Amino acid sequence: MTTVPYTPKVVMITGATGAFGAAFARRFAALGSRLILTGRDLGKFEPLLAEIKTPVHLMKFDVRDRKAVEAELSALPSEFAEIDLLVNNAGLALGADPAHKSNLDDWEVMIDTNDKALAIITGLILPGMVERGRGHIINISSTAGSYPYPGGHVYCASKAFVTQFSLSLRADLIGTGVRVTCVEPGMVQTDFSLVRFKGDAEKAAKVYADTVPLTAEDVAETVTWAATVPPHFNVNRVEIMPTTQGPGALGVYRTPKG
Ligand code: 8X3
Repeated sequence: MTTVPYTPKVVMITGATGAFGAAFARRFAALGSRLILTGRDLGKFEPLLAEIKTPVHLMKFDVRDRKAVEAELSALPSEFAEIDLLVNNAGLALGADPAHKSNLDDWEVMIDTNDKALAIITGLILPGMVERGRGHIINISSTAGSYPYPGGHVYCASKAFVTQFSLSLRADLIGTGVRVTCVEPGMVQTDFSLVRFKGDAEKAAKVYADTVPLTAEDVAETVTWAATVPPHFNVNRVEIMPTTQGPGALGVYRTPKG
């Protein structure tokens, strides 16, 4: 077991069936943390559960279903009831067409998942942390929250919400012993693009072609670092991207000649 200055005893990771969730879960299990993993399809946890040696409690819900979230949280077994670290990982992008050609249902799903559900789950877990005088919320935002790009519209805006919500929480939580961190990754090779392009594997593969993206492991390294620094140390926000990625110039429309 790795020795670090601080280890959260109970870690809850939302939307944990994907690559980020699995990478975070492996890291915290290696530190000896008990894990609460949430997902819509618990069958997807099978390979991960075969590897993990620490106690795991699974929760089946769509994060957008507030009643289901509340019911699962109120039925937590006592060894999982005091959540030390909540990793708000559930989130997605849907579509990359220009705003005026977008599917409004996609917009709703992104806002409801990336923002509304993240805020509600935080709001449900935060009072217990404040009461105990310890806890940590790590929100998975994105570079998209700071750098807009064509076709990003609601996804970028939803991640800007996550970043600003995280920073605002810090303002309220000074003196409570509860930490808040916003992790903002750039391009990471996972199923993110496959989901965004609704199963179009060719389109998704193009996003990562001929370059070296970050991996879920790289993001897990950052999350674990922020979670294991000593309690007096708050990592407010961390922006990470591949060495091969960087901000682009502002776009300029030029009148076609002739
Ligand atoms: C993912 C990063 O650049 O694909 O949040 O929007 S990006």
